[in-house]
Amino acid sequence: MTTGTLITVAPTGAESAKAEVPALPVTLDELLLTAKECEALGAAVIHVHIRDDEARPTLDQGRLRETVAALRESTDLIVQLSSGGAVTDPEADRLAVLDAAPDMASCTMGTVNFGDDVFLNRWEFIVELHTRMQERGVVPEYEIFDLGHLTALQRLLGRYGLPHGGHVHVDFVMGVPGGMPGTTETLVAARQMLRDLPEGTTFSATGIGRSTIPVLLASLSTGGHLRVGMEDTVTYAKGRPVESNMQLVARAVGFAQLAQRPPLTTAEARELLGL
Ligand code: KMH
Ligand code: ZN
Repeated sequence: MTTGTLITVAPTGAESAKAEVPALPVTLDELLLTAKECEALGAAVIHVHIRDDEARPTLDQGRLRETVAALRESTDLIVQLSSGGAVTDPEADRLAVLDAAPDMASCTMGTVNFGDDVFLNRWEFIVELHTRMQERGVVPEYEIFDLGHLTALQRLLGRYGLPHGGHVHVDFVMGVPGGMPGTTETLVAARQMLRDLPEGTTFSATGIGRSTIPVLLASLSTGGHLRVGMEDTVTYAKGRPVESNMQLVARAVGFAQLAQRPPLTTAEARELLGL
């Protein structure tokens, strides 16, 4: 059944440098402003990476807690912390993200080449993340960078059970150099593989860089949801840098409305995700 569209904003990420992308929100004030603007436009979930005083990616526990509290105070957005961090972050710090007690956290379902780097996600680490989230009542969003990650998810759920809340939601992160391409054909193949996952599993999709629009259109037309934001897209159109996350959320909302699948409210999103 086709529903409205869950819109997630991923405003910052860990990859872009503030010096190269001045519009990137890196301070708490910048993040809160972006969050409020994007919520007003129709975003329901915020996928959060934070930065330190030098705008470098960090998983500092104090800052994470402060960020979760501030987002809850200023918005009704569902707060999803990244447990992926940056490719250089140690596993212990990535697991400790859950100590900041977000509503949701990402859980990447396998290792993937990541440009010139490797985004390492060992099986034992994934199991630890999944079971800790079950214990603490944090709802996962399973990040799928390649088709085999869906097979790993099937294995994970078969061995360790459903996530907290019982609903399975995955996010196809497409077009990473080293992962699955951001094409309609690949999205359709990934969607087909969802039939091996629990009934009712939902998916979002995001295409990195120039795959942003093809993936957005393919996701909407196949009943999927959307993730957009400057974590994934820093060029709005050829020769036009993204000016703010609002611009990307507004474009996603426009496409969702054209598809007659308007944005879900935060309350509807909570219900969909089993929060
Ligand atoms: N920054 C990437 C290495 C996640 O947030 O869980 C990992 C990432 C995935 O962004
Ligand atoms: Zn992320």
